[in-house]
Amino acid sequence: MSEEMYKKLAQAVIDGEAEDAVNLAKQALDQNLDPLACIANGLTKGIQQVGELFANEEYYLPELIIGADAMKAALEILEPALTGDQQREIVARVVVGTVEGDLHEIGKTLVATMLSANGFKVTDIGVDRSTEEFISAIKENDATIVGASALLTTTMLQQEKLIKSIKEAGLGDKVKVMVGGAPVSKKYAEQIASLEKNATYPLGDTESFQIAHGDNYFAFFDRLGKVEYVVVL
Ligand code: B12
Repeated sequence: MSEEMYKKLAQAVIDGEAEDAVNLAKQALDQNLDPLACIANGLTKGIQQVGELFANEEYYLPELIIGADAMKAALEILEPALTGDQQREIVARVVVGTVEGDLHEIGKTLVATMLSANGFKVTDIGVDRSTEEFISAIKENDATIVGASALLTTTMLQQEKLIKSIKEAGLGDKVKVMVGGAPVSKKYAEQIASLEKNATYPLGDTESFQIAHGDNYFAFFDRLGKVEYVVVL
């Protein structure tokens, strides 16, 4: 039954049918299906397919937008079920955002959700955020981890800028930076993190989610948005 639901959720995203996606998400919760599995095996599969169709020029921007909207609408139903029982001790305070010039929010939001589901106190500052906005949020929230998402090869350069700026703001010893997003490779992550401390932590041997930068924190997500583990050493 769950497999069938995952397929339907994926299809609703591929078809850009937000209403169907929402109804299916509600049905999934009514059937006590695991919301995380619905996201990972259903919605995320769908949006990946949309990305492939776009890359192959079978889909154009409008289809990309309505697919993403359908995914977002269904996530709004599923995410509260994921984070509903969060009365736990705070592991650490995290600021999460998508870098300047980049409007992709789904992966970033998923990461924020996964972190909160695992006991982190997350402040999500949204998309298209400048390094200054990241730094203000770090200070305001007294965060010790920052997660920067970039989905474009052009905007991933902002992650490097952010790491430099964090150092320049005198926060380098306090703040660990996690970078992620589809184009961010382990190699790139190591390259930009070495700007600061020459210490990077590749997390797992897949190409999925890249690095934590710093001494204390490890977090790993696979491409399907499933948390493999979040560990504080
Ligand atoms: C949906 C989408 C859009 C939507 C975004 C809507 C929204 N509200 O988010 C819209 C339509 C707005 C869009 C616009 C564009 N897009 Co777009 N988009 C996508 C698409 C199909 C899916 C992205 C997505 O949401 N994936 C699902 C999530 C769950 O995965 P994810 O983001 O990778 O996140 C996971 C991991 O990467 C990781 N992660 C992500 N962030 C972080 C952060 C941290 C800290 C950590 C630890 C981990 C982590 O964890 C997540 C869970 O596993 C991708 C294709 C693809 N396969 O990636 C193209 C894609 C990213 N887009 C692309 C392009 C070209 C564009 C546009 C330039 C198109 C245009 N001509 O205008 C614009 C750019 C707008 C801008 N300035 O940002 C290209 C990028 C190519 C490149 N090499 O740079 C892609 C790859 C499509 C393609 N195959 O060509 N896009």
